[in-house]
Amino acid sequence: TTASRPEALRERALAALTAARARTAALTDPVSEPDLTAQHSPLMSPLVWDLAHIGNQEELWLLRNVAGQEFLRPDINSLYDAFEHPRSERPKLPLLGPREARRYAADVRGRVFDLLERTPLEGSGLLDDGFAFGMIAQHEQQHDETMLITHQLRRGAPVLSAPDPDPPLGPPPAAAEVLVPGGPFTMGTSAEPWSLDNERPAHTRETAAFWIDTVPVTNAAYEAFIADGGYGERRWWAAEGWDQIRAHDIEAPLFWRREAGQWLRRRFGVTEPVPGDEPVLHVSWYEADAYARWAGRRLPSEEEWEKAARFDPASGHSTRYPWGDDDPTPAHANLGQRHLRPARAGSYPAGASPLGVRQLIGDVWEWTSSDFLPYPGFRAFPYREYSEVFFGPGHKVLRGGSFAVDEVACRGTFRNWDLPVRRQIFSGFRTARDA
Ligand code: AVJ
Ligand code: FE
Repeated sequence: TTASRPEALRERALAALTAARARTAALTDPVSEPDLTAQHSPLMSPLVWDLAHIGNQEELWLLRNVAGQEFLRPDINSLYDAFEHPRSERPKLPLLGPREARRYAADVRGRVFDLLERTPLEGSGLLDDGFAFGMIAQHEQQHDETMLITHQLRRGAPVLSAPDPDPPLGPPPAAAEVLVPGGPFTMGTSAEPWSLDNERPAHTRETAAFWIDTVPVTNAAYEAFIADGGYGERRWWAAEGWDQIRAHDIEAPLFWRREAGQWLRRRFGVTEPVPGDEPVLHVSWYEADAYARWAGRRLPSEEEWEKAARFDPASGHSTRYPWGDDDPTPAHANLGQRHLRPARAGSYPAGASPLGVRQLIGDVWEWTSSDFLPYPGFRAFPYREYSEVFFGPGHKVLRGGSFAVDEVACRGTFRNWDLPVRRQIFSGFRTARDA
């Protein structure tokens, strides 16, 4: 028998919340108490802040705003409001300790499971299609990625491990770039039940024809830019990017260092030679932009990226993922922290788009040339502080997700954003050119 749509979404919410909490535990249980409360970088919160913030957002949206319950700990709400306290100040706050934070998040979750069991996932607003539950699962997974970034910044012996991705299955792509035809396509979505406000609504966009790289830019290609003196030539750089690399003596991606004529990188506490055939990781928007100019190319715009990822020329429609409408499997993409690194360029032929573009989903977040802006008809939902307060020229859009993104927070329409100077995130890029 086929479950009704609300029943199927209830199952999906239960599974998504359970998977998120298992990952949160994997990121925090092996960490010592002093390491959970320490600040490993001024760019990041202590891990114990993320842990209680996950529980606090869940309590706010599901127990208070959906179910109308009283707060369990009204006294802690302001500590975990991301807008009240910048990351650099969080270690000085009277935060819950690791045990208290775990117990608090578990208490909230127990009540949320009761709520999920007895709530009709219909009607309009927060409960429609179980949106609030899906939003909270995505929120926890996004903070899990944030905690993984903190692990990468952390010094000391490794605490995480995972198997490496398999070598690419099947032949490498036939061509280095793919021609995407000009014309209209559908960008954004009005159908995806747990899409976030900034992905909506679906609307038609027109693009000119363009060429886009078949795979993300590799470490070997990026090393050629470095070897050619790319970091020393002002003409490749946007003005603010040039100022940033000069001010901070940046001459390679974050976590790279040169030793005995070879590039090494630190990855989750292990130092290793930089693998040439892997997508480049930990570059800022400015570095991506400069590389593209050096290569005689440019970054794709956000609409070009989405057209390459979703437009099926045979049907004229946009799909949820490059490979179609089915949910991702391990054959499609490197998602979900199954691995602690990107897969080699040319992996995942089963995840290719109809035109043959690979690895758009998973591996590395891809910088686009675009500012983070609302789509025509945008409505902030359910709160302005998720997307709306970040719209504007200060933030650049990243697409496609990384190896550290869970599938619940990844699809062809999903939009991420950050400051163009940021490089601790799991960011890479691919390039494009006009046809
Ligand atoms: C969408 C990844 C930029 O981490 O700042 C987490 C997600 N929003 N809690 C972030 C988010 C509120 C957000 N990003
Ligand atoms: Fe948050």
